[in-house]
Amino acid sequence: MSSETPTTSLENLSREERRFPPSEEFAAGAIATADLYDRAAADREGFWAEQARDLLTWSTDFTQTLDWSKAPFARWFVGGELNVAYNCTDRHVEAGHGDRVALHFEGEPGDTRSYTYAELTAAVKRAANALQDLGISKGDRVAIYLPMIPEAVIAMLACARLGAPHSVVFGGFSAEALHSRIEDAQAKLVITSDGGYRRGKPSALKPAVDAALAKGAPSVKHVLVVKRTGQDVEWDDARDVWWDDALAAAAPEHTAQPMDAEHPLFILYTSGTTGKPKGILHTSGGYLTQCAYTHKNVFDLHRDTDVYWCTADIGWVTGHSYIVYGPLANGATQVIYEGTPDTPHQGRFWEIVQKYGVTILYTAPTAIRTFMKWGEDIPAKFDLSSLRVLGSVGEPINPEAWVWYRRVIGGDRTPVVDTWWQTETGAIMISPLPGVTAAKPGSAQVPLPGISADVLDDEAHSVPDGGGGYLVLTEPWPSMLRGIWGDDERYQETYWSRFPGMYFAGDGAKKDDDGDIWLLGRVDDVMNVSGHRLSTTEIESALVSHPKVAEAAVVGATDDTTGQAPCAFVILRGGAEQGDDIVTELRNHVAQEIGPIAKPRQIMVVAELPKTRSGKIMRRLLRDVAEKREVGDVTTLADTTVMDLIKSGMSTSTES
Ligand code: 7RM
Repeated sequence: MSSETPTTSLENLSREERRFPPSEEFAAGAIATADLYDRAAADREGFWAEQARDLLTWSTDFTQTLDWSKAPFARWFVGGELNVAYNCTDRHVEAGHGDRVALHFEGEPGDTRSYTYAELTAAVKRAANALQDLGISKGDRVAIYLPMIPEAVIAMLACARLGAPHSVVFGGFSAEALHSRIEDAQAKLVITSDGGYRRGKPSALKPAVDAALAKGAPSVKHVLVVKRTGQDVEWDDARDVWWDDALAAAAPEHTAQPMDAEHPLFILYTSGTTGKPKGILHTSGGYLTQCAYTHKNVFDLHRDTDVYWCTADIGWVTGHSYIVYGPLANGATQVIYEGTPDTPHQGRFWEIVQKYGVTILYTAPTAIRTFMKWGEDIPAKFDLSSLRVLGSVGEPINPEAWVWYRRVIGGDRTPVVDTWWQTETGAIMISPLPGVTAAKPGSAQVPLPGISADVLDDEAHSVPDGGGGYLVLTEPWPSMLRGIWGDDERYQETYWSRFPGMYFAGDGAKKDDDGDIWLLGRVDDVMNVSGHRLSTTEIESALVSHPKVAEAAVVGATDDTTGQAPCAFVILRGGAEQGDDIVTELRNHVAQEIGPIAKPRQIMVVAELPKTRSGKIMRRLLRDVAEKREVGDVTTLADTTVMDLIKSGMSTSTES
C-alpha cells in the first residue's frame, strides 16, 4: 500500500446518510456532556488525575499523573496506592449500598442467583482467604479457566485483592492452549470447574485442566474446582481442592492491602498475526480508572436505576473491563449470562432483557447479524422497552446491522455506541458519547475525551479529512498495556516501531469529511486492488445490504493482474435460492454499491463462516481457501468443521 494510493470514496461506507443525534430528553439527563471534550483538551493529564480521584478510592494519593520518561513503558498515577478489589466491592458496602444487587446470574439451564454488593464482598473475602490458604500471595500468578458463572467474577476479584495477577483462559480453549498459557505465566494455581452448560448440555472443563497439567506444568501446586454441573471428575487428592470446601474452611474476614498503582493486575493472552499468543499485561490504577470512566460515560450509567448487561465472556478483555472491573468499580447492577443466545430458543437474550429490565446492552456485531438472520419477529415477542443505550464492540459494525440494532432492539429510540478498543488498550478508546454525538451508523467516530488518535499514511503523515491509512494512538492513556509478559522487546517491536513514538493499533482507518474515524478492520484485511485501496468491510457492507444476504466475509486474495482481488464468502438469508444467478446478482450489486473495482472475483455461498470463539471472522483461513492453499492452523476456531464445510461447498463459486 502506498500513500499515493487513491482511497475509495467514503460514501461507500456511509450510504446510510441518516444521523442519529440523542433525543433532547436523553441529552438533558446524560452523564457525559460536550464540555468533557474541552476539559480534557485543556489539560489532558489533569483531566485523568481528576477522573482517577473522582472515580476511585485511593489508600495513598498519587504524586505524579504520568511518568513517560521510559517510553513506551508508562507509569500512571505514580506513588498512588489502591486495592482494585476493594474499589469493586467493600467500598460500596461502606458507602451504604450493601443491599444493591451487583450480579443477577442467569444460568443456561435457567437457574438463577443474585449477589448484592454485601454478598459479593463477603464471597470475595472468603475466596481471598482460601487462595491464601493454598499458598497464594502477592505477585503469584493464578490461571482461571471457568464458565460464565459468578465464581469467575469472585475468583478474579479474590486474585486482585491479594495482588496475585490472574490469567483468565477462555473456557472454550483446548488443553494445549491452556497449557501454553499456564507455562508462559508460570501460574501457581488453576481455578476451574467440573464443567459448564453449553447448548443445553453439561460440558466438561476439568479434564482439559488435567490434560494441560499432564503435559508438564511444575509451577502449578493446586487446582481449585468449582462444582457447577455435578459431572464425575478425576481427582488428585494431593493437588485438587473443591472450591466450596476451601471457602467453607476459610476465614470470613479479610482486609484488603493497598497495592502500588502499577502493580500487575492481570495477564490476558491474545493472538497476534504470527507467533505464539502475547500475554498482554495490565496494571491497577490506570486500568481501573479508564474502565470506570468509560463504563460510566460511554454507557451513560445511572447507577441507581440502570440494569446493565454485557454479553461477553470473562475469557475476553470485554469481560474483564466491562463485566468485572468497570461495572463493579462503578457500583452498577448487572446481569451475567452463562449460555448461548439460541438456548433453549432464539429469543433467550430478549427474554433476559425483559425479565431483568435491562437498560444498557453491550454486544457484538456478529451477534446482531445473527439476530437479523433469525428475523425481527423473535425480539418482537418480548418487551424491550426498558433498553435505553445499546453498545457494539469487537468488529466494525456495518450500517445495516447498526440501523437494525437501533430500530428493532432499541425501538428506534436508543443511542447506539460503536466502541473501538483492543485487549491492548484495556478500555474503550474511540466511541460516540450517547448524550452528545450525532451518531453515524458504521463509524466509531471520535476519540473519547482524554484520548488522542490519528490516521497516518505510510510515511507517518497525518492524513487529511477524506483520507485513509493506519490508526495510531498519539498519546499514552491510563489503561494502556504495560507490556507483553516476559517480552519487552516484542512489545516495543509490535506496537511502537512502525510509527516511532506512537502506538500502532494494527487497524486500518479513514477520516471522513467531518474528520470522524471509520475503522476498516485489521490492516492485513485492507487490500489494494489495481492501486485502489479497498477495505474488506466496505465490500462486506455492500454485500450485507443486499436483501438476500445474511452475513458476508471478504478477503483480499493475491491476484496476478490486480495485486489483490476481493473474494467473498456469503451466507444467504433463509429462503433465498442458491446457484449461479445469485452470484452474478451479488457481484453486480457490489459493483453498483461501490464500483466495478470492488466486484468480488469470486463469491462462495456457504452455510457458516469460520469464527474465533469471540466471534471474529478468521479471514486468514478464508484467504487460504481463496488462494487455493492448504488451510492453515484452525485450532482457534469455535467450530473446526466449518472449514471442511466451506471447502466442500466451493463448487457454488464463480470465477470471472
Ligand atoms: C475489544 C476487543 C481488537 C480488534 C481491533 C479491531 C477490532 C474491536 C471494534 C473493532 C471496528 C469496533 N478486543 N475491533 N472493536 N473494529 N470497530 N468497534 O474486541 O483485542 O479482541 O480485538 O478488534 O480490529 O484491533 S480484541
